[in-house]
Amino acid sequence: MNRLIIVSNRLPFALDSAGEDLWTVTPAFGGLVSAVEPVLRERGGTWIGWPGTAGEIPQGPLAEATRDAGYNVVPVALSETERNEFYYGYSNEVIWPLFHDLQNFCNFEPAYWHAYKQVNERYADAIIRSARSDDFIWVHDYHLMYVAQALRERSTSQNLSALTFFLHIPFPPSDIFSKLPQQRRLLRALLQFDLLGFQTRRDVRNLLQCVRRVMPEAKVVSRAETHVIRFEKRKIHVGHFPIGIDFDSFENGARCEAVAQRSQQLRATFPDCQLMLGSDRLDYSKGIPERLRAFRNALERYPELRGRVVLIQIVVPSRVEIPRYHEFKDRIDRLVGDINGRFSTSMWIPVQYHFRGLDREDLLAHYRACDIAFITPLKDGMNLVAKEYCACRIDQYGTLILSQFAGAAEQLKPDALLVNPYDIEQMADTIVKAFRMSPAECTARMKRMRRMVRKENVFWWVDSFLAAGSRLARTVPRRRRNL
Ligand code: GDG
Repeated sequence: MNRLIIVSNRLPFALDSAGEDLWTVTPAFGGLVSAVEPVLRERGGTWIGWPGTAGEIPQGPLAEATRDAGYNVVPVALSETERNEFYYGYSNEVIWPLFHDLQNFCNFEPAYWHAYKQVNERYADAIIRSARSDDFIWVHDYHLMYVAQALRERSTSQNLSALTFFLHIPFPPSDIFSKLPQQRRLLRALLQFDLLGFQTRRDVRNLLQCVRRVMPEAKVVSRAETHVIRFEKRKIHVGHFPIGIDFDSFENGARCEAVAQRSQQLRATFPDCQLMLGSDRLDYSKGIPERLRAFRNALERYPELRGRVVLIQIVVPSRVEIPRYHEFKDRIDRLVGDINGRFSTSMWIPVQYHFRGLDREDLLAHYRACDIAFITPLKDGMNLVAKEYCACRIDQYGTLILSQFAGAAEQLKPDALLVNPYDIEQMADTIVKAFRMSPAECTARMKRMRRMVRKENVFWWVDSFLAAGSRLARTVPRRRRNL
């Protein structure tokens, strides 16, 4: 197996200055880290990324943070301006909202694109410095879509094998993508990779549609699930690789004594109630206000739920420096206040709201304790929380209410209760359906979902992606492998 080089915007931890020469190291939360970290830990390799602090990177704390990682870490430094324009700007004010079909949230500031290219070039430099010719280079996510182009522009002598890319977020339909001022430049940059991986068939379809429309000189050849784009005398392979989780680690974690105790404690806090769980990073794509409105609607229309259901909503702080995220948090706070103000009794508070990340034990205890997972993103690449919930249901019990616009719906749709997150009344009706579901039906559905999540786990995801990449590295002719 060739050495694996993972390239992502963020490293799996964040360094924060806590005063003069004092640094704190905190693990990064998020789907990419949850998926990639166990793989690199198992296989070894190198992770290239930004440790989350603007300016110079403190070497001592970095060495401390990475000592027991089990893989090499190559940090990439960003200045404050680059952080603002590349990370907060182009990545999170242009690509993130646009690719989640929320074009009204976009800020198409022209300076952002230049910063995006510049920072992607920095990552390309780090790859050139760290990689050997037979390394498997795997670039991740929407922050780094220009890296292959930067590599091809910069390096003439490097003999790297195939360049591969995986997009963790959705790829938008062509009419939405066409709003992007740099649509052609970005697609051309993506076509400099040799393998493009997406979460779902829908994303692949969208990408191919955009290529056909924006790049008429590219030729798309599709045969069943195999898609090849011929462009500038190269072949770019395109496929869907639904990301999974480390099933065994969640299942074993859920079995451990501390988690069992914490889960019992949670249940005892809310006697005679069904517990419903929402857990998300603070993000407008996750549909948190819509979920709260649906719960409020259910409490209004179905009095049988009052005193009988509690929604535990965990919101993990994320990108809080962006003003839109502040406003968004205020909206959630107000909705929670409104629901609790209207419906609470001396014995029952309908929404338990935590604005903080839980430690892993506590998170697993919540998965284990809650009868219903209520996961309703407006759009989501995959949504790992849905899969983690299933893995932790060692009692084979529990109902998953899932947005039809989460990538996970493609795999879990026969057994999850699918909802349209924009349809408040339908979501409210589905809460009642979950509440009334018989234990036998609930178990039958959960068993099937667990089978799927166990089989198509994160190692299966990596193996299928690496296998596709390796097949292609063998077929990329030597001279074309000169970047
Ligand atoms: C992106 C895409 C895609 C959540 N709360 C806590 C906590 N988490 C962990 C979960 C899960 C991860 O964060 C969230 O993953 P998601 O997949 O739900 O969402 P994104 O962060 O937006 O991830 C997404 C993913 O990439 C992978 O490709 O599925 O669509 O947007 O693993 O467990 N972890 C801890 N405490 C918490 O309170 N420890």
